[in-house]
Amino acid sequence: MNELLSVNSLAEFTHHKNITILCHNFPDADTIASGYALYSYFTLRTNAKVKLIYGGISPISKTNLQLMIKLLHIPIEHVTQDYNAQGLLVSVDCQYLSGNVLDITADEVLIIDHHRISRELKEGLASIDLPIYGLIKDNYGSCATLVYELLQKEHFNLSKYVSTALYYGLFMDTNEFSELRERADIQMRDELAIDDAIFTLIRNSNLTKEELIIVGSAFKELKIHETMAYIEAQECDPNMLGLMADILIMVENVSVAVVYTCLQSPSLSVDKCYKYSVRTCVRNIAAHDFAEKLVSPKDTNGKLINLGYAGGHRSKAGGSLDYQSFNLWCTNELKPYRSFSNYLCESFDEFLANKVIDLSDDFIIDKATGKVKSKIK
Ligand SMILES: [Mn+2]
Repeated sequence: MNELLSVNSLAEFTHHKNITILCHNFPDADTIASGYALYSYFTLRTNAKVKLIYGGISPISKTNLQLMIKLLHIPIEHVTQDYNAQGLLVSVDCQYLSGNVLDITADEVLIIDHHRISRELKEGLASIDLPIYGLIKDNYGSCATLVYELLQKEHFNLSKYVSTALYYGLFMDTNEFSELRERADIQMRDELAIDDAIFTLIRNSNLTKEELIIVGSAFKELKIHETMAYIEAQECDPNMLGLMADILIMVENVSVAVVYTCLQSPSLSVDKCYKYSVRTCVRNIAAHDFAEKLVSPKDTNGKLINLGYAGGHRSKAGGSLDYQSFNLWCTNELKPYRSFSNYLCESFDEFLANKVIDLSDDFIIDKATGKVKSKIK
């Protein structure tokens, strides 16, 4: 087994007796919405036992998501590592086997996602003996759009609650619709009949008063390194990091924004880690490339090592760096600083040094030599 099996329609999966829909850890609106829409489809179109779950160290704490779940009646459950899925497992807005999703076994797996194929999935496909189907379109603004298309194909009638959830998923993943590029995303936004009152309430419940104070004090700690702005935030829900990074990238002359926090994992026995969000606004620094670089530094022999997981899109990405592995790497590589901020700046310099910066359609500048050369041969 070494490649993803292709998916034509959801009807291919309706024969299962047990269906588990799996959202990523620290769920966001898009994964919840996508999972909810599939939950409603499989519940109404099959006799299967359907569950909508997510894993990770902590239950959903963001106010907008709690409100979304309550007002739209979303039956999502938080489960622990020893959860066992029989039958079909559907991972939404994430990829089975990746670092940001619960690792559970099932008889068959379906991946519906709009992120680049992860390293873990690529490696897993080569070794795992399990049918894994995948519908992955990384050009889509949200996973909700992908699910919407699948449901349209089945002529499935969406309830107002499901429609509102999908709409909000796209809204949150595209920076309030400002990053809509794909026709499919625009079409979904225009076609969905939503509950406007609920949507307005949810979109205006993004923060608690305490969280706003965390955000406010975080910005006081803003640091600039070259064209990168970064902030160490107090321990908070990782979804908050993205929200802060979205604001940070708006600062003039900042082309890369990184907001991170050290998660101590208070409740469950999961390792301490650094969580970070990356935003970029220049064509040549892809957020997912930089986020991935941060979890895979080189050792003294030049070999890439793995300190965690990362993923995302060109302008928005994130990752998680294992605290102990990071400290061990610092010790082994004789990095006396052992601080994430120094590591971040060093990694940024290295990243740029190895990049060719595109100045325009006609010229490029080689960062290593500093020379501008014409692209036109
Ligand atoms: Mn998404």
